[in-house]
Amino acid sequence: AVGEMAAGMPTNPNKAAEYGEAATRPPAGNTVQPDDPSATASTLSEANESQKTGKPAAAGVNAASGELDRVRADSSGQAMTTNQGVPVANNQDSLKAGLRGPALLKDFILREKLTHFDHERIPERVVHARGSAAHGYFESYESLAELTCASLFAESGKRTPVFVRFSTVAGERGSKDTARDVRGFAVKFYTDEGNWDLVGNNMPVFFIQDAMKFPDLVHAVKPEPHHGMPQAASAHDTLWDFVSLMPESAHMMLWLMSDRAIPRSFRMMQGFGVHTFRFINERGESKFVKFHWDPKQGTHSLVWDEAVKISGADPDFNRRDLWEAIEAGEYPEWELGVQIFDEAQAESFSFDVLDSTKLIPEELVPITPIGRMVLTRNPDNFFAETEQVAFCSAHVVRGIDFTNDPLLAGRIHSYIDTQITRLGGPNFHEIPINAPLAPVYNNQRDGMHRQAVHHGRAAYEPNSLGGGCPFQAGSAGFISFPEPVDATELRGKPEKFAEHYNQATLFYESQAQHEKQHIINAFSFELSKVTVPGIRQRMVAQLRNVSETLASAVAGNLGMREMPDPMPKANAQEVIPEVTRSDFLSLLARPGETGIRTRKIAILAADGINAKTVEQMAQALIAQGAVVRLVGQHIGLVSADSETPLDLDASLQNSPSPLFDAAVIPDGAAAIETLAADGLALEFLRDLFRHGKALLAIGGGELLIQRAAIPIDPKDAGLIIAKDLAQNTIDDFVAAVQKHRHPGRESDPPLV
Ligand code: HDD
Repeated sequence: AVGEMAAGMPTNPNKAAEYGEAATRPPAGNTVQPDDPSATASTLSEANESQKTGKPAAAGVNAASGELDRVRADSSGQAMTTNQGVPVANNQDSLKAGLRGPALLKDFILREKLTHFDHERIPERVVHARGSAAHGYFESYESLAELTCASLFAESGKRTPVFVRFSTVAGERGSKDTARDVRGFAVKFYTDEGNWDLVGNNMPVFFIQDAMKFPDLVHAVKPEPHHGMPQAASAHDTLWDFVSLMPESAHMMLWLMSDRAIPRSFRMMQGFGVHTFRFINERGESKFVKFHWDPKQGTHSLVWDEAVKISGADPDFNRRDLWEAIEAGEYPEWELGVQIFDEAQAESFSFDVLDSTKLIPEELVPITPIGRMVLTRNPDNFFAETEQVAFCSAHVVRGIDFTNDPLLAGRIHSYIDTQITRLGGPNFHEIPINAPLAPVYNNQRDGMHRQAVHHGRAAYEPNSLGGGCPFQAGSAGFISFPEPVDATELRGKPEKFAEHYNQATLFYESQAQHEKQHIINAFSFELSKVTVPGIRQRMVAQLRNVSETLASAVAGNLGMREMPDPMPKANAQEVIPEVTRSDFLSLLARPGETGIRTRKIAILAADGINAKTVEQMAQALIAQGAVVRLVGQHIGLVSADSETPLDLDASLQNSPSPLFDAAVIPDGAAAIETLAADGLALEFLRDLFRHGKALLAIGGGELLIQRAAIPIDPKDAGLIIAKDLAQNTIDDFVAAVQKHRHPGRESDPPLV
């Protein structure tokens, strides 16, 4: 019935009853009576769902299995009620004294509806407001019992449900996905011994060394307080004023100006726990540990011009990508790796492992893979899950402990504190997405929104009236590492924290040539938006301590005739770094293992296109797991040079090329002529070329490349001109798409 109504009748069949006399006799019951009252809620709600791409996601292991059924609400087949369960007869009209008379205060149904609506929003997160999340599982490779007694690592193959939220940092909840920014990478493990939140980022270091500076950092990067601009952007005076005065930010600023800050996909970025943590085993022995997430899909990024254009074409670019991949059964996967080291090693490093502005080069401590994480299910409800999830760095489990990193110390306080405002009280752990799978027993009571109904009269310990329960877990309980402390209270930083530039230099020098150029371009762009010359000068003065080439290139782009003196350094003596170049730090180090799966490829079409090349190409690409879209001047049907018309998925207007990873121009003289006369088609190709993406022209398709004034260079493996569609053409194109980018064609300024 639901389907039929939608097809054959006015959108709201009750509409007529809203007016005149009919309004006094509303039809009984709900808007649409279900055909078959015995139909199960789940079958009906499927029919109701918005259109999704691909096959539905499998249930997978997730926090919701079983536990969330209690709170799942599904209206399918049900009559409407108030929040008190009173059936609602008419959901169109308020209660009035006469049809043209005043609305009545006693209309509790209207008042309940409006009151609830008026309070639908909760405060957004003070940072990381915009995020996207998914359910999945973590699987341990083998027992780590020698290192840690954390139960999730106890045995080979053990699976633990997870909920993962990716985010941008500075933008507000409704901002765009492709801002230049750090990405949050927060994982909630619902282990059988309680929840562990690994609240990380897609960069291994941070801006500041001490939590004392966090509010300053955030105030500096957020929209400026007097006029609320700019939204989701670091390119403004206050951020650069702050960092130019905080040389400890130099290393992180290099990461932020690199391509890491504009990931192609949440699925294609690394994650890092950033701080040094501790593993503790059953015997109470401890090792230091750093956590790394490595994407199976490889690490891939956008280029800046593309990110800017995507912001307009699809502000939800990364969110949509994650959602669609999971709906299509292309479950994103990461490997969890650890760097394990001890106190003596830590002592020997030229930097301090408690300093979150430093990483540990993999050359010094290699990464050991310990498990994998797969995301298998999209949330049922954005607000209930993605918005209400509360990650807290303080949530650790037995076998994992903190270190004395002063940035981490502040985090242990801040996250729980912020949830109390954001989620309205101290019981946010009872919100279903936050509730541990491990049972909760303690004497904490009451507070806003308490859900649990506690039995008994003993809410204290020790007690005899409650049989002494809940009792202390003893040796099965959480173990704090007994770190010896012999110190004087003071405010200050350890000596090694004073060296700010060695790892910034290491990062810069470890990049491929085009990655270095992107960093130069990003600094130049951002600083060109800074209106106060003194701030630009201070930044260039800092960059001189990182790399003279970088500093002078940026200064040149800013039209500075004279270089400022290098910024005086905080450390008295030169510190010699152990490692000065590391291939692991380039995005090229991780091309990925999934080939061209989930890459979006446009095949251009217009009337007269050669159906055979379109179909062959589409089939070959789909067979490799790529997502193929036919793109033309309009969506819907175009006539090909065969019997059946082609059904286009997208238009040049609604899907410009920044939304694709590659494109194919098939054969077909008439179609090519039409497209060659369309500025949008030419722009589509020019952008694609400028953004370094793979492009294949078959037969007459070459004409379009010429009309777009794209230079044909035989050395450019990403630009393939083929007479016809032979197998080796397809193979070459697949290889070109797999490379993701062809930066060799980049020039400054761009040729096209
Ligand atoms: Fe933070 C949110 C990551 C330093 C205070 N942070 C937040 C989120 C991520 C991070 C991923 C979003 C979680 C989610 O999806 O809900 N933050 C980091 C990393 C840091 C870091 C990797 C450095 C290593 N953060 C940091 C410091 C403080 C905070 C030093 C304060 C002392 N962060 C917060 C917060 C947020 C937050 C204000 C805002 C919303 C929330 O916590 O739940 O408490």
